[in-house]
Amino acid sequence: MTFISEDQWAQYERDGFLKLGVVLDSEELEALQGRIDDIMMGRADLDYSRILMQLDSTDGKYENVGVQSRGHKGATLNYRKIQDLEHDELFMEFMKKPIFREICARVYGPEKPITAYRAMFMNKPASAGTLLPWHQDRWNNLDRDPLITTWTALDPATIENGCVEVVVGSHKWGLLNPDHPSGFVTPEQGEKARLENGTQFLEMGPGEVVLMHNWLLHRSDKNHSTQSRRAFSVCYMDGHTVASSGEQFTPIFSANEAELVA
Ligand SMILES: O=C(O)CCC(=O)C(=O)O
Repeated sequence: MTFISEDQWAQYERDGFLKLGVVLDSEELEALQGRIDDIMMGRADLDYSRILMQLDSTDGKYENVGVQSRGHKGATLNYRKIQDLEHDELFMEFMKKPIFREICARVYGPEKPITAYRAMFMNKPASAGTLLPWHQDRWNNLDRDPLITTWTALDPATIENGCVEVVVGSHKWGLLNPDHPSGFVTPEQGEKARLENGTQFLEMGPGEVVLMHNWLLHRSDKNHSTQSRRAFSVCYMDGHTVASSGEQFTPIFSANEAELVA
């Protein structure tokens, strides 16, 4: 059995993203929602010294987001980003679901070990949140580019609460601003892409997942509603990737198709 058909893969190649539908059942969803709130509130049984945590800005401006560093930064739901969640058992279990193994096997090859560049919670707290400018998910400290990210809605993601907005097909344009260390394009490049090509908002229900090509141009707005917009995204990469710092990445699984069938 496969989770993704050839037609769906063709759609992914064409558009640079593919909605995978609901991947979390209601029990799993509730467990992850509860877990991330526990982590934010400082009540999770977790080694916080391994987790990168960043508070949200207080004015919605990207340049004013909090410092991203390891360790808890206070009991509040106003975190913007919590990264390295592969160190959390529940999130790790989710990351290893067969559908994600199938995707990795297809994209990186069936025998490749797979690691996560980022396994992170991205939050737009109720009536808050920060505008994230146009960018491609690309980092120039790696010896090869990670190709895919899965983005899982833990709340309804709507235009009002800052869902992801994409320029359909832009993954085919290559790197737009290759000298930027983390794939951000200039405001002029972002505006030109938006005006010339239009955009699509990836509205999703809780528990739904979208697969995105890392070069797909995307951004997200602040949260203009009283509904939080919690999400969990994972950038799966070739396990042989080496960072210029010598940093080691946590192996998640071997994308071995034989294992999938078993
Ligand atoms: O969750 C979001 O709003 C977008 C996340 C994103 O674009 C990223 O982390 O690269």
